Formats: sequence, C-alpha cells, structure tokens
Amino acid sequence: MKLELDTPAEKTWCRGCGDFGILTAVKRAIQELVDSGETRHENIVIASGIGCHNKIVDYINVNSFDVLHGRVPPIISGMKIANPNLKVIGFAGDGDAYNEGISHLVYSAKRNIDITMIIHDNEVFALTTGQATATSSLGFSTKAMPKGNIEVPLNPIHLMLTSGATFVARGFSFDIKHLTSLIKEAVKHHGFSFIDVLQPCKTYHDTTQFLRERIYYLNEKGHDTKDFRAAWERADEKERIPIGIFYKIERKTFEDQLLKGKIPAYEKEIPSINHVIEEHI
Ligand SMILES: Cc1ncc(C[n+]2csc(CCOP(=O)(O)OP(=O)(O)O)c2C)c(N)n1
Ligand code: SF4
Ligand SMILES: [Mg+2]
Repeated sequence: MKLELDTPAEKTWCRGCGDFGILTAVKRAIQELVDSGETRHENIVIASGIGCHNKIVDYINVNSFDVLHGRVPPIISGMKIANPNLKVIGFAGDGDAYNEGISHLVYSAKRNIDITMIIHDNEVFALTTGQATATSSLGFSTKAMPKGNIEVPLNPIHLMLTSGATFVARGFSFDIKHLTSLIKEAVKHHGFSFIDVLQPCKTYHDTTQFLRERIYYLNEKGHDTKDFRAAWERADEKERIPIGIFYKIERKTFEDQLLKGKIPAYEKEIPSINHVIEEHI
C-alpha cells in the first residue's frame, strides 16, 4: 500500500542542496521496509538535531522529534530501550554529530544500541552560515577563517570503526538508489548502524562536482564487510571516494542484555517498562 509520507510543510532548503536527495532516499526506504513487512508505518520514529538537515523531520509523515544540537543518539536510544518494537532513525549534521555531539555518537556505537544514525555530512556548519566543522578539509576558507582551515579533518568511518559500530557505511546524497538500499540495510541491521552521507551544501560548500568526479562503489573492486582492516584501509582512500558498506558484523546489543528475560522476545506490544528500569536503578 502506498504510504502517505509527504507533509504540507514548505521545503525551504536551497535549490540543489543534497538534503533533497537524502529526503527522497529515506522516504523510499521507509515505503520499501513497510512493503516488505520489516516494520509498520506507526512503528517508525525519526529524530533530528539542529541545522539545515533538521528540517527533514518536518518533511516526512512519521512520528518524529526535534532534538537539541548533538543530542540525537541518547534520545533515540531511550526510545528504543523504552519500546524495542520501534525502528528509530536519527538524522544529524556533521557539526551536530562530529562537533557538538561526538561523545554521544561514540557511546551509542560502543554500546551497540539498535538505532540508525544518518549523518548529512556537508563538511560545514551550514545553518549558521558556513563555519568549518570537524570534517572540513584542510585549507577550506570561510568568513570566520578567511586564511583557511588549519585543522586536519576527522574521518567519520575511522571514528565509528574504532568506537565499535557494527554497521558502518558511506552514501552520496545524489545517488538515491544506492542510498535507499543502504538505509534499508542499516534499519534492518540488529545493532548500531551508521551512514555518513556525503552531501553538497550549494550555498556554503558546493562539493557537487568534486564528489561526482571521485565517487565509486566499494564493492566494484570486491570488499569483505567482515574484514576490519580492509574497512579501515578503504576508508583511507584519498584520490577516489568509495561508497557502500565498509563494515558489518553481529554483536549483542545493549538492550538485548539490559532487557534480557524481562520482555519475552520483544515481540508483543509493551505496556510499560517502568518495572525493568526500576530494577536496574
Ligand atoms: C548547543 C548549541 N550550540 C550551537 C548552536 C548553534 N547552531 C545552530 S545550527 C548550527 C550548525 C549546524 O551544522 P550542522 O550540524 O553541520 O548542520 P547543517 O546546518 O550543516 O545541516 C549551530 C552551530 C545551537 N543551536 N545549539
Ligand atoms: S545552506 Fe547549504 S545545507 Fe543549508 S539548505 Fe542551503 S544548500 Fe542546503
Ligand atoms: Mg553540516
């Protein structure tokens, strides 16, 4: 059945912004996940941090929540622990995830909570008119740093690999078919799933051509997603930029262990888990 995923909210992103591609891919992934019986429309919850990317929660007709800057991972972790029947998807900008909220992201990966984080990585604080973030390249010049960024950029794939993430991927906002499939795989994954989406900011950091010239599919050359060292090395490539799943393994989730034996198989509707929380305090 075709879901009504559009909302009446006016889209205020700039023309050509990568956020549009991410929005389309997310809506397609939700439709296909529901069609395949993986989840139900009412069991999907999305949340978003602060920035241009944040508006995505206004443009998709599912349960949603606006979160403080950088605090999406703990909020959606709480949702998942309170009701393991939910599929929770968090959206964050690169500034939101890798500057303000980096410790929350690291801890969610370490704990292997069954949530999905999708990062709109435009390598700039866009909503605040273009300052350098943790992923901005060396020399990137802004109004605040006219002589260029003097910091070496952080590699989000390496960060997540060392933090213990069990699903680590990279997408491109204008390869919608590929991104849709990554999002579906991430949501289906039992454990912490992470997608860094390379996304041009048309106004403050237009990387459209740079990315289009360099992006290729990780599995073109063959890639074993269980091989940590291979994932690390492929994430280090500089001349060309691979997209796809770098790493995917199974490990017990945080909530599997926290709620073990308390809520049989998590399959039934859960009236309240207060008793579970009380026992653990
Ligand atoms: C705690 C806190 N610090 C700073 C801000 C100011 N602020 C609002 S949006 C933003 C930039 C967000 O950048 P990013 O997360 O990369 O999202 P984008 O706008 O690029 O999508 C900042 C710094 C804030 N709202 N709250
Ligand atoms: S400022 Fe950049 S990120 Fe924000 S809507 Fe415009 S193009 Fe998109
Ligand atoms: Mg940004």
